[in-house]
Amino acid sequence: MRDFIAGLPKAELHLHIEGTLEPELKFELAARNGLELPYASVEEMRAAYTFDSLPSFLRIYYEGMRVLRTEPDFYDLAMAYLSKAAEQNVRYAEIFFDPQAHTSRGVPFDVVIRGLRRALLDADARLGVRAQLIMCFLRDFQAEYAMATLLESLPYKEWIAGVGLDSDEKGNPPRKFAAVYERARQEGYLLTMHCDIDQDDTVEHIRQAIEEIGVDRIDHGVNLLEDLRLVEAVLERGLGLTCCPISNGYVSEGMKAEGIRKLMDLGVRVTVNSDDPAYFSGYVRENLEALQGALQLTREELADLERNAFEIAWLPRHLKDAYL
Ligand code: ES4
Ligand code: ZN
Repeated sequence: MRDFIAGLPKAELHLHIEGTLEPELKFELAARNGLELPYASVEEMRAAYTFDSLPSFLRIYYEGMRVLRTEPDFYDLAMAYLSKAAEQNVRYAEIFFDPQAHTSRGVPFDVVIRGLRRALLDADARLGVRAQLIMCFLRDFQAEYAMATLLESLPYKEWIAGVGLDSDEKGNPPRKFAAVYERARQEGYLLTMHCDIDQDDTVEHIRQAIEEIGVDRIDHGVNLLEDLRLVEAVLERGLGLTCCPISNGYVSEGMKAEGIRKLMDLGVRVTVNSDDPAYFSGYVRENLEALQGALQLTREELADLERNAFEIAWLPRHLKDAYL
């Protein structure tokens, strides 16, 4: 089964590039940029990765990315992930990036996107991994800052497939970003957003995402099972869910494997992804292995999960068909 999972052609649709920053690269970038880290070694850094909630994770995640300063830093970050993805037979990836986590520290938007873009082009040519970028807004910042970021992205529109919404969900409902999402849609971006596991008001956030924002898919979203009308809406609209089993155990309790099973049985287009693999110790292969172990998934069911991923990918039909 391990070999089957390793060999399965995969699409990864929920991956924060800043969450792929491994301790080794963090040390390398800190040295390159003349920065001190509060840890003496890679082991010490990993040992400090203790979080049991979304806010406690986000503190370490934002602190860690301060070593990212220059265009080559962003290139190296993305290239390291894409090399790892190629090793795991990921053929296609949609990669989230958080521009405001960098512009808020004085790193220009164009430095971030040019570094990432160059890595995507090189990975396509050299590794045979296709990838696209999804720009996420930080929901714990003001909507006006998200709107300014959206406008700043417009010269690079051809390099960005869509927009997402991440960071701390508490008190930051989808509705807060209604105008930003409306403008993003007008500009031709596809729309997704996080409705993280077991947060306050997650179910209401899923409802707003579907009914008020009109998203094209939902990141996480497993709590949708708590309202059958939402299950119906997701089925009716054919919305996909990007689930992240190992991540779920860090922001709440357990992988939510039974919920994922139920969604699969209901015919919801569920996918398995890694979220922040450097922090949650597991890339997409390990996430598939973990879910398979919990649910005793068959080879056919694992293949179905990857078929779902290519089906809900933000690619034109002929490109999806080439993978299916
Ligand atoms: C995230 Cl797990 C998670 N939830 C919300 N926002 C995020 N950004 C990076 N990882
Ligand atoms: Zn995420």
